[in-house]
Amino acid sequence: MIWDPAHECMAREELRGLQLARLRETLARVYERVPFYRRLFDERGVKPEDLKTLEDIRRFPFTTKEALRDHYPYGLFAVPLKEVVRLHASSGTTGRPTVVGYTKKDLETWSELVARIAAMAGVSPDDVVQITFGYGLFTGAFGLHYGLEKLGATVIPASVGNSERQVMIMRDFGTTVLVGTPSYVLHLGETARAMGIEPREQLSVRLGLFGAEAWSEEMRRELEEMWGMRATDNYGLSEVMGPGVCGECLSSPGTMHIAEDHFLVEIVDPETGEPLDYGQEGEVVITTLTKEALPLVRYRTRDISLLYPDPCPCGRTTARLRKVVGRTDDMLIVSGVNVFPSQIESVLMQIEGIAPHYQIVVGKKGYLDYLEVQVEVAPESFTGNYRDLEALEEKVRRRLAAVLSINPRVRLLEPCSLERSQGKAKRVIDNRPRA
Ligand code: DLL
Repeated sequence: MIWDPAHECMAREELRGLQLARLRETLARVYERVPFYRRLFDERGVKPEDLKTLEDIRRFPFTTKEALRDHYPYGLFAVPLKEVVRLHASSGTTGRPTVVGYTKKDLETWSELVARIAAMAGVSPDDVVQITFGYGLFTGAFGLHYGLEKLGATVIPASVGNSERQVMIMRDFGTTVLVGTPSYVLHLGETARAMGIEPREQLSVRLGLFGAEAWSEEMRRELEEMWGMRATDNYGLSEVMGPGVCGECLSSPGTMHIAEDHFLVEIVDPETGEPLDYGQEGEVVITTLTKEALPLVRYRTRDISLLYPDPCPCGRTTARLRKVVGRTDDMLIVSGVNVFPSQIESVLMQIEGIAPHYQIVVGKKGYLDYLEVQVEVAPESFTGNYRDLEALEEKVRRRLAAVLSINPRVRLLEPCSLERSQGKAKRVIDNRPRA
């Protein structure tokens, strides 16, 4: 079902016209109301009126996460606090958190856009949806919650954690759709099995709305197999709204429709900031087109992807973003070689005998970097036979070395020994001293 055909299926020229009008308004608004932007534009020598075409956005400066941190907590808001009715914040694992605000209208837009992505993934008012994102400052749970209610689904605000209870709720309340991070829902499947419940046979979950962390196609297959579900991807970030920025339809897995009437998305070279063409991989940069409380101009997401402009068989005309495989800042440089955690996940998920739970540890021995992949052995392969384990370890090492162009260390772990994440999985531990 298409939630808002008038916008999702708009002719491209008309859509560009709408984007241009909204972009002009946004630039004028931030110039007038946010001292940070006035200074930034003045330093660059640009005025909102200089924007004549959408491409002119390239003349305007970028906004970075540091700018949000430097103006903590409310310095980039474009409305007085009394017009802000909700606050959320990023977890702030490094430095200060970033605080984001919403006016009443922003919240309405947010629910509307989440209803769009949920309908896109095939959720209907007949569904019983269990939200396993943590309710709190994180945008995942509240964002999905109101959008799914708007769509008319029956929402269970289960929140994160208490996994056995989650499984019980699923069974007793007849959950048909699960919302959460892929890593946590994988853990929920394991929990169900440990309770003697086979997810695909004894539970009625038919669809998963996933997001908030990078996950591979192999991980998708693993989840679909485990639950007998269709697993769909959704991308967003709190700075520009939260979930609802783009989502996967059922016709083109691996790509996500962007709510282009609300966001202008560019891809730029992460090193030089130069714009890249459709189909070229680079950093995703987003300008909000309708946000009232916290409009952002050319926000550097640090996420890596590319754009597909061509129409989709589902009938929507909006451009699509390829699945986000990683971030410019999660690329590891190990002895001069670039390594993405997603490459490692893809390799591991294809090897029989190991479980989809892993961790990457990077460190230094003397002057040399090393990369160690720790991965759990699947319970059925954990025979305790030393030779079997040695052969498996060697197989994992060889497969990784072939893809990564470096020789990683591999450490097999007992089943269930790695800590399970409840929110976004933390896959990398970098023990190297900071330069
Ligand atoms: O994770 C918003 C969200 C919640 C999206 C629920 C989808 C579902 P933040 O906590 O601000 O917001 O984290 C945003 O998470 O810049 C990406 O690096 C990563 N991310 C989010 N969704 C995906 C995805 C929410 N589908 C940051 N694939 C982003 C890969 C994702 N990475």
